[in-house]
Amino acid sequence: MQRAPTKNKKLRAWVDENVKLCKPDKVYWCNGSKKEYQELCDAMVQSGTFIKLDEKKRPGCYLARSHVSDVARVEDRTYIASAKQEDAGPTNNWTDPVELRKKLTGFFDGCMKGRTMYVIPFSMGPLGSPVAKIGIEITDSPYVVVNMRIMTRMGKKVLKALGADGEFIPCLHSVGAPLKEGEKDAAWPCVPDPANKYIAHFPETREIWSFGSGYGGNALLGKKCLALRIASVMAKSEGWMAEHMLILCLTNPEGKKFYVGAAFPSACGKTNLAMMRPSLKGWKVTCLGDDIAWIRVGQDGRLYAVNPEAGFFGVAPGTSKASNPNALKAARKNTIFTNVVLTPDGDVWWEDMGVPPPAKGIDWQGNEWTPDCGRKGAHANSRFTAPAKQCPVIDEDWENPDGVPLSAFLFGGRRPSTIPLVNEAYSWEHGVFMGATAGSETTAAAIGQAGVLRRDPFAMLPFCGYNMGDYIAHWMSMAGRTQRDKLPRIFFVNWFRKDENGKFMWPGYGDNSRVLKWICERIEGTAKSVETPIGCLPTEDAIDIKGLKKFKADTIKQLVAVDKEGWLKELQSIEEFFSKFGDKVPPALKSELNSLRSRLQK
Ligand code: O2Y
Ligand code: MN
Repeated sequence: MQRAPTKNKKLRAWVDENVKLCKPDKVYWCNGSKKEYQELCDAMVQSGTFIKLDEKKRPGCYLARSHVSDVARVEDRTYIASAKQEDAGPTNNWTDPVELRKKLTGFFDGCMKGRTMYVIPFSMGPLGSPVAKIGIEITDSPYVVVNMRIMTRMGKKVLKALGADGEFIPCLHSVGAPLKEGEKDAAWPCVPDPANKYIAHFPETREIWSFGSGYGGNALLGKKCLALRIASVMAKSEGWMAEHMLILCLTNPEGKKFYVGAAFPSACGKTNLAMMRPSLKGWKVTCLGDDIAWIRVGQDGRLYAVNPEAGFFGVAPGTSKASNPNALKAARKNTIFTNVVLTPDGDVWWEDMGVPPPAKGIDWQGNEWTPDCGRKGAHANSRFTAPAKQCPVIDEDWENPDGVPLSAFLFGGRRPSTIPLVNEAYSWEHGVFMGATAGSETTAAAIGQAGVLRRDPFAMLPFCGYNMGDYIAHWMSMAGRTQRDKLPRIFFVNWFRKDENGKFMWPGYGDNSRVLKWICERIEGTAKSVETPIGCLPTEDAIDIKGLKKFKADTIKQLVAVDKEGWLKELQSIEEFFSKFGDKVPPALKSELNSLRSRLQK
């Protein structure tokens, strides 16, 4: 067994305890080096987990194919095991922590037999940043190790920062597939029965235990589990915010910068917006993060955001030159692809990539595939794991340990009707109401039904580690932590309105810069706008649509109109949603609902 390369007693004891429980054949402490990464990738090519892609077409890239049962986050197997059920709230799966610990201890007993236990020290947030948090993931999946090296700051530098007495968040993970003596391993070991997968969070003790899945958010425990679910609990008690938000910097033609945090539910195009190529001349977007923001009040009273991640775990289908040329470039090299099509020339392909499909290929399940075979080649939730620093428009401040000062928060979702293209809140409380009532039509990122409206407050429904009512109250309370004029302005955007033929009315992608321009003008105090019952909207001529091809001026009128009937229905649905939270609904939220109703009824 390798000697533990740390003097941290708590860490050594925790690893020893889990070696005893999981009974691996070997223990390996990850140092985070390039050599280690390469050796693990080579070993996975040997074992059949990885396919090396063509070195000229995709230098340093690999393809993995998951088990068919293990293709996405599993929300119904994700638990918040707080001591009191009320603390998890009505939107989380709660289970008793003592029972769950007992059950999982049984599952983890001997689960790593025949395998190597990897110990991954990682930092969420730039190392040395006052906002960074250290996690240690124990896993038996080398796929997890190499993905964590891209998604986090990982290895011996983290152990150094941890020191002998530093605190860490323990993250225990196993694919749950021990090997018998001489048994051949699967290319993607996991627990196929969904009922035996567990993604468990213990908010009081700040621990994560994940069993049975090797995929994405279920297994790369720094991401959704630590940086959102556990971090949201820490943020509440420490007075900061852990949010499901991209961070971008918009620079106007005069060179002025506006930092924006935007929360959209999964599969609403956060990655596309985060690294957008603006269609408006003179405007520039640079990217600081595509998924998670940790936000604190800075010395000057403004809200500062840091991206705790170091990579992108982006959804492949739909990523194209038209939708996100910068993501394509970020994933050109040193990238791990999961569940996409392998082309005969050793490259990858996915649906809506914007390039013709290969005449034949191998699909995500490893079967021969042709474009006319009637099956999709890539899984709808197939992914690329790419280093953030490879993004051509990565912002110069993306690793700034203090973060960047936010000028605006954006909320949004896929809303085919009623919700206008953009709407500014009248106050912090009104903006929090907008965020709390956000919703979206569901798609494939999480297993479940697609195409139904799911209310998703602040896009945090699957990621809030405590009672959603308390979380909304925490948002409200941020106004008391600084002066009001220091707070970011709040906007609601909707790129997804559809016409009577089911066609999208707004072109989206780079043309969203036209909406961002109006938002900047609002912040500057120069935008044309009108006060309406639902918020402050652009006047019909306020959005710059110059040069937009095949776009009728009448369409913009519809996109910024108030659909009173639709909003009255919306009120009903919001009220129903709030009733779930009982007395946890903050009074300020009820008051915003009442004000909206009376403004609409005037
Ligand atoms: O299905 C998964 O495990 C990935 S989900 C995901 C990945 C990157 C960014 N966001 C998400 C999400 O579901 O919000
Ligand atoms: Mn996300």
